Amino acid sequence: MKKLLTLCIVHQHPNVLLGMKKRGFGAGRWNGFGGKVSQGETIEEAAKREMMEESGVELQEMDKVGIIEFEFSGNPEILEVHIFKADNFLGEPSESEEMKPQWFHIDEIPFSEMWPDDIHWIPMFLEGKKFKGKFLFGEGDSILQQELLEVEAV
Ligand code: UAN
Repeated sequence: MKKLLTLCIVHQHPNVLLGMKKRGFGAGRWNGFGGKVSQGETIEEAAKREMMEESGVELQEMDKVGIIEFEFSGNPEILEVHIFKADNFLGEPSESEEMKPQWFHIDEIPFSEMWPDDIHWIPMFLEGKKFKGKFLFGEGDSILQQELLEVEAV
């Protein structure tokens, strides 16, 4: 079974906007903004809706830069995460019940408090590359298998 998810990171060089996830899956980690694609919604619509719900900002233009599939050992569900980059938005980031937004300099991204895959693909994201990947997680945040390839188009 596949579940479609979005993830959006605003990159205003040399800073990126991340959020501390306050509840639910991934709570306690810094992350991009995003969530599940609802029925009847395009992936882009979901990315914009989740960004607004979680950070209070409106995205107008964004680029899809990556697709990563995540599997957790022993769980048949595959999370297909569509990753977007935006360089601009309307409004001011504000804390929601789900996320606490914060800007980070790209040299100070808190990888030790993020999903363990992020340290692998965020450098590609920052370099303006497009990528596709797969990560299989085991117990206690271990990565059992990984694939990550630069692609021409996502
Ligand atoms: O960056 C991520 N890595 C991420 N963002 C949202 N979700 C659910 C995420 N999962 C991973 N790795 C499992």
